Amino acid sequence: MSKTIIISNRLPLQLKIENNKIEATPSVGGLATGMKSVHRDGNGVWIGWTGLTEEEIPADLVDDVVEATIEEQCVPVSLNQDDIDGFYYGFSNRTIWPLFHYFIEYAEFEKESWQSYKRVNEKYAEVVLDNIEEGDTVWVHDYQLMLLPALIKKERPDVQIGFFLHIPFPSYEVFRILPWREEILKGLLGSDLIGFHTYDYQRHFLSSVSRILRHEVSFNEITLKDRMITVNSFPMGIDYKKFADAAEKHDTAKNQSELQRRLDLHIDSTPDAKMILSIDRLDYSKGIANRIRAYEYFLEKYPQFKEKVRLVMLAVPSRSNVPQYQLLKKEVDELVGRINGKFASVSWTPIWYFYRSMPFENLIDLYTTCEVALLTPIRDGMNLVAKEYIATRTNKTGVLILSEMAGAAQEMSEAVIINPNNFEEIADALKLAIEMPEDEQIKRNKFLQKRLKRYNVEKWAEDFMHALHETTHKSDIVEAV
Ligand code: ADQ
Repeated sequence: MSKTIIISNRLPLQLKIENNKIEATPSVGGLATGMKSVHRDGNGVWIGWTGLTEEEIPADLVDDVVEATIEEQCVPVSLNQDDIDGFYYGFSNRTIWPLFHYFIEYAEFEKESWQSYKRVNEKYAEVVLDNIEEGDTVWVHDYQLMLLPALIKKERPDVQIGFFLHIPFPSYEVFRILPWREEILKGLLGSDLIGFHTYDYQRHFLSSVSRILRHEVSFNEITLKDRMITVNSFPMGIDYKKFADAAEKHDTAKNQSELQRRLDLHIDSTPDAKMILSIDRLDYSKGIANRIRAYEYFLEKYPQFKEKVRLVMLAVPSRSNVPQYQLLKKEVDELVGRINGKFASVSWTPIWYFYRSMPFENLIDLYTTCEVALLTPIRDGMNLVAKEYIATRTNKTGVLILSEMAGAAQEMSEAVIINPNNFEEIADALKLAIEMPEDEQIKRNKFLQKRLKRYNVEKWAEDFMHALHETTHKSDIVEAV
């Protein structure tokens, strides 16, 4: 029976070593949910890194790691600390991530980390090739594995390969800066289907293929000598039901979390004050520092809102051994301190700042309690937080302020859309959101919810797989002619 092989940098599970025993717990992220019908409900296999380096796994537990992952329908790729430093923290996160998010000055072009990226993509390819059988379909995810499609295609031209990029694909003028631009494009062109979140990323990619490799491209096809490649956009959705159900349950829950009790205390003490939510990984692409400055500007421009608003800011620690992330952490700490010092009164703190990951139930506490969500990425492939916020607003109130630079903005035009570099616009958007009449909020969210409910993460995965299988038929036709 043919199967689908999913490949991503990390496996959808957490491995822990306790009392010389390996424990694997499945993770519950958006991608894992979307892939469920492809992975768990079918006889799919997921290939990726476990999160533990070779140095971290005691020699007598190596087989147990393989066994524990196989129980979860996963196959591990074994990586050492050098691989993680060069491939992950190096080329993926110091070259591709900044360049593809238009932070050109942050991008490093180190030959060693490029070589590590190539070597690690080959390691993934080896594991994939060991697991492929005739008739299988392969779906590769994201910017860490852009060489993988061609490595697989070279050995197994019979296998259908799909690739999805979760981050933006930059314009040709930015992409061309990369010294290894040809190799990256050729790696991707091993796919039969290449998917992006938005039509703009698709367009940028096609333009790079045409100008750098001189292949013939049309609106959504690339013609190679011996085959065609389909390129299309598939805006990723969320597990809508999970968020909406959790919000419903939350409203009637008797056992409140400590966080919710604190939030309620705040509401009781200042009943007409509004809470503004911001949630992201602590990443420079998310525009967190700009957001705090824009909030400061808002309090200066509209002083009537002092003591009447509070910015609840959750930043999840991320890539903390990359220097730019350390600098950003320092900058955010300082900004929060400065603004709280400048505006706070004995009864009011303008920013509540949490630097940590939070359990799902606390995420729901925040989504359902805050009347406004302020998401201001400088660049963002999609931004699922924007979609999750709307899904939890089960009574349809709440205002989403969203950066036009997030892929999600293209499907969420009923949100208040802002340019994250324009403080004037952000300050006015905050005032608009705080004062927006409830019937207007409901009107906007009705449309947003309807769309998000219909195009959820399962539908996204289904559409991609359907388009991938369609490419099989197309290449049959090309060969027949
Ligand atoms: P990310 O950059 O990680 O994803 P995003 O799309 O916002 O950004 O997803 C973050 C996820 O983490 C959300 O599902 C959210 O619920 C969760 N999360 C946030 N804060 C949390 C916390 N404190 N504790 C626990 N969970 C938390 C990349 C791209 C995006 C793209 C996605 C999917 O950068 O642009 O939308 O992949 O393709």
